[in-house]
Amino acid sequence: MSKIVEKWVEEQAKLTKPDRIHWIQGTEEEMRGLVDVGINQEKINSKPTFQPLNHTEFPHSYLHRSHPTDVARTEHLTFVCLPKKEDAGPNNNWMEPGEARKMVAPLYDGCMRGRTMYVIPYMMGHPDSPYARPCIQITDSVYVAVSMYIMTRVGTRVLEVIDERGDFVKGLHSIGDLDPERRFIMHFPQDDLVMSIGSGYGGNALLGKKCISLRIASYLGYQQGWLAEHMIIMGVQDPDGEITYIMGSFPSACGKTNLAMLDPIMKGYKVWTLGDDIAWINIGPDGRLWAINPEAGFFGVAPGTSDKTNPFMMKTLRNDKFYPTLFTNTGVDTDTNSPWWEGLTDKAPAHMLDWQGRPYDAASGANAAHPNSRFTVSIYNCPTLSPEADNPKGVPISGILFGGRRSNTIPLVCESFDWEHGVFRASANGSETTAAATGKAGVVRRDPMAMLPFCGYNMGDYFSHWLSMGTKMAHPPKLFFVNWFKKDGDGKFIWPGFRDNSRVIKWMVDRIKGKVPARQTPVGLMPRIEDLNLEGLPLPAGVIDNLFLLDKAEWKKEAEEIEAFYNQFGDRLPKALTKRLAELKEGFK
Ligand code: GTP
Ligand code: SPV
Ligand code: MN
Repeated sequence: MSKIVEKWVEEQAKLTKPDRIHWIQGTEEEMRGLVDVGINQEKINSKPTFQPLNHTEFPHSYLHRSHPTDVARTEHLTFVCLPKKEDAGPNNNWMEPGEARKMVAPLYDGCMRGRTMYVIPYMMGHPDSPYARPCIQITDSVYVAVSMYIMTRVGTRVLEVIDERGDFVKGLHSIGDLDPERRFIMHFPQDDLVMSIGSGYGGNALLGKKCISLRIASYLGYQQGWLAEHMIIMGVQDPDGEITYIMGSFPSACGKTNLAMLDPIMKGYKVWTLGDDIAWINIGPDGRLWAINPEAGFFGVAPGTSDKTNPFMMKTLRNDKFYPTLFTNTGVDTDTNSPWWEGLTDKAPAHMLDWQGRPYDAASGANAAHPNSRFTVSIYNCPTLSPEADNPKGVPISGILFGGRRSNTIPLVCESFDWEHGVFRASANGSETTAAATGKAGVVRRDPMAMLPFCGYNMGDYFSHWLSMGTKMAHPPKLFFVNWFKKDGDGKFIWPGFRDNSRVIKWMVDRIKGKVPARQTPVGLMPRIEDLNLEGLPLPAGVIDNLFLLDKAEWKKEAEEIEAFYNQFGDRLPKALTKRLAELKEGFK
């Protein structure tokens, strides 16, 4: 037992007053016991925490229904508590750390009465990796405890690591009373501490994910010279058998998971999966970027996932290797007891319960599954898992792509002129909002590097940090910008997306290998059409032109929106970005 952990846990128990404390060991047997507790004892909104699903179709799978007001991240209730407001920046809600602790302390007082406190020792990153971090999460939710077991590397070995290092990242979580009025997700980057209360859902509650591996870690990376990013990591194998590692940054619910386990349409290509949401990135001794995935599981968007769109994810969900798999807020086919979500099959099952457990009426036009319903499944169930996934050094990165949902303006693919130009384009990235966070969906907002909700400090400083990383690297990766989501006048996607995205990935790999030239445009380097593999793709006439169109009026508007976004950062905005914006404007004069 680790003394420093014991001391911290004792203090939290004194505050939260649980009936009992369960120190998590991290064995499968223990998890089977905890799933049983979720089936038979612990309830959420007077419903069992877990309900067994059809184990023939989805082995070891359980349904969880969260409280109907607790279905997505809540950015307006998420705070970064640094001593100075300017250091949290206009991108974060801010509270002075002392004030923040004072405000939440009464909410925690006695909040675990009648409940079990689970103490979870876990690593973000493989325990052998020098980049990994040991963490402890305290929670009073058995759903969160089981989710953490799937999503991270849980076990008592972590306590030894903590004793060797003398430090750990602390996460205190309670579902509280699930009242959004008393819900707060507070980050204390200077204390390696997260305090979350009032939510049991996703990034609000599995503190290893966005809170620690992005908000706390990005702050650490800023101080120590590395990056924590909202990115996938994948290896693209070409017909010569060579593997090129690339990362991809897309805002929430914009296609990361799908891309990370892409089944390429072209013969001889294969994608190896390393991560679908978060990357920790360091400059290696060879002057290249090296990335690890700190997570060990997928917490992926269910709607839209099918054998057609993401066959490898469907195989992952049907794999029985790693126990268990969770489905949160999907519908249930009452004839088969299998989970169902929009897009899983063309036709909805005849008899279904919706995500809140009510009889589903297809004629109502409502969704059976919540749009942010998700599955939680181990990465070790994934058939395309890269043999390098557990390599403590990570993998060397040759390219990074940035994307988002844009109905217009942004072309299918484009490469930056250089690192600085790429940082400019990424910092100016916009995307239409999705159901992953509460609030209106479908509104374009600037979401630099897909990190707007996850950067644990002033984003102006974050841009400077990105620029400085470029100067420290002898071999920076190439930076690309993609948009799978352009729409026609009828609101239909004009690019087929999914497997066909591999055509664009192939062009990037060809660019990285210096195999094809590109044409210069005001927004970056774009493909010559003859260099794109469009074999067997029946696109209506004009669609290709539209995919690569640079509309002057749209880009003028884009530049104005970027400028307005930039203005909030005042003198924290690096001059290099202002200069690049002026050049962009000049290009569309
Ligand atoms: P987070 O887990 O929230 O960070 O999101 P993510 O970026 O991993 O999103 P994910 O891959 O789960 O995709 C979200 C939604 O986008 C799903 O409904 C997918 O079916 C859909 N999607 C993914 N790729 C494409 C694509 O190429 N084209 C279109 N039209 N939709 C896509
Ligand atoms: C996201 O919203 O980007 C997610 C899901 O990956 S959550 O863990 O809830 O943040
Ligand atoms: Mn995410």
